[in-house]
Amino acid sequence: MAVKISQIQVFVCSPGRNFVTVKVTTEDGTTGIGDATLNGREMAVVSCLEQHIAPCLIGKDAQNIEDIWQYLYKGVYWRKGPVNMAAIAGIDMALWDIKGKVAGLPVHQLLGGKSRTGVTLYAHGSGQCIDSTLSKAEHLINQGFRAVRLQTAIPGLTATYGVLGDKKDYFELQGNRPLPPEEPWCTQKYFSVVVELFRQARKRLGEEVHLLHDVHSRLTPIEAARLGKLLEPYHLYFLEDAAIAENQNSYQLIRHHTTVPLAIGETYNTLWECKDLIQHQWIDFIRTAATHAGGLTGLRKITEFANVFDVRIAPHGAPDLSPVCFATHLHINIWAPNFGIQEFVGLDNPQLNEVFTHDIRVENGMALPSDLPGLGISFNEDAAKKYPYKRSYLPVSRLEDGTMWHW
Ligand code: KDG
Ligand code: MG
Repeated sequence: MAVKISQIQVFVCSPGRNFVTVKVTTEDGTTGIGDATLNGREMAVVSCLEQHIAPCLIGKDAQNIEDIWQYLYKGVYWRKGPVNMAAIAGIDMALWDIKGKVAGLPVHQLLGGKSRTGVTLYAHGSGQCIDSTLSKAEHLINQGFRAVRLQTAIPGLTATYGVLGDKKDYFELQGNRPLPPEEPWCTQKYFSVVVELFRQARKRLGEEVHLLHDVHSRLTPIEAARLGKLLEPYHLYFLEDAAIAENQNSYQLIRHHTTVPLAIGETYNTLWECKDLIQHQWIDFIRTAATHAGGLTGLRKITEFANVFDVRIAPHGAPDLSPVCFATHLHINIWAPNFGIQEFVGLDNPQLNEVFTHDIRVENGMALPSDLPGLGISFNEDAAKKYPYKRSYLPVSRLEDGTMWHW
């Protein structure tokens, strides 16, 4: 018997930073939620959902998740794109949430059950200098994390990607910037510190802990190849976004020169954008997020394709993905045969926990998905009203002579 969709609501709130949350309700009163947040373009997704998608879905059977995904993807002339795929993601997650509630099963059980006992996380170790970065990493390791991403400020530059400066967390750093701030970039200055960071890290932290680093697409392919070679002695778990994501072939070049494991994918919205990278095995980890790639259905397609080519998933876990996305990732991660590692920025922000309530457990650097039916996370509409949307942007990057660069 059909379970018809009767209402689709879209909420935008800013408990620390902006989130777009979709709520789907069926005729029998079952509700599901999804994350449709697209940092810096939130209202474009809201409009896409409210003006274009919601009217087409009222009356459709909420049980037919794949057909609805295909209807929203294949059924439009203008496929793909971050706005469209984030909108599809919000709907898709909400439908999986509903399916789980109706079945009385957590989403990972609908996927095929658990492939591991917990989801390994990597935490962020960042600091104003190598010493403070490594102290932060030690603190995280003492808390039980077995994998840490290291980012340190670049001497001579006023800001560095991934470094908090005087801010207490990423919510404070990126939560309220009514116009895009500008940050300088200099590749030579970066090279002067990044290799030394990992040399000292291995000396101080030992050989066992997994170390990761995000270049954030600042290097040209040949510079990325050079960095990979220089970092080989420190055996990183992965080097992320060594060069921009647009040119998949660049990774063939980087791969040719270095054995450092390569990760990319947080800006990809579909399998088609990373298909060549995966099938040619130019990368080791694909980092696409459910929220930006058409939801659980979209990420599952990427995961299964990647599995064929020995590429593991390492979903994006930045603070601009809501806890609904994190919950979705945990269900995929605990199931996927080719899960690698999950990025984790913490779940202890009080405003965030007021709006999104969940029972996700994090112990010894591992996370466990909820066993509640569906995604196992709730959205508190009243609490969300206390934190209205604020226009906000990520920074932009310029070389020291003013040339626009990749942020
Ligand atoms: O929206 C952009 C951020 O999510 C991104 O800069 C964070 O690169 C990032 C990461 O790996 O967490
Ligand atoms: Mg990144």
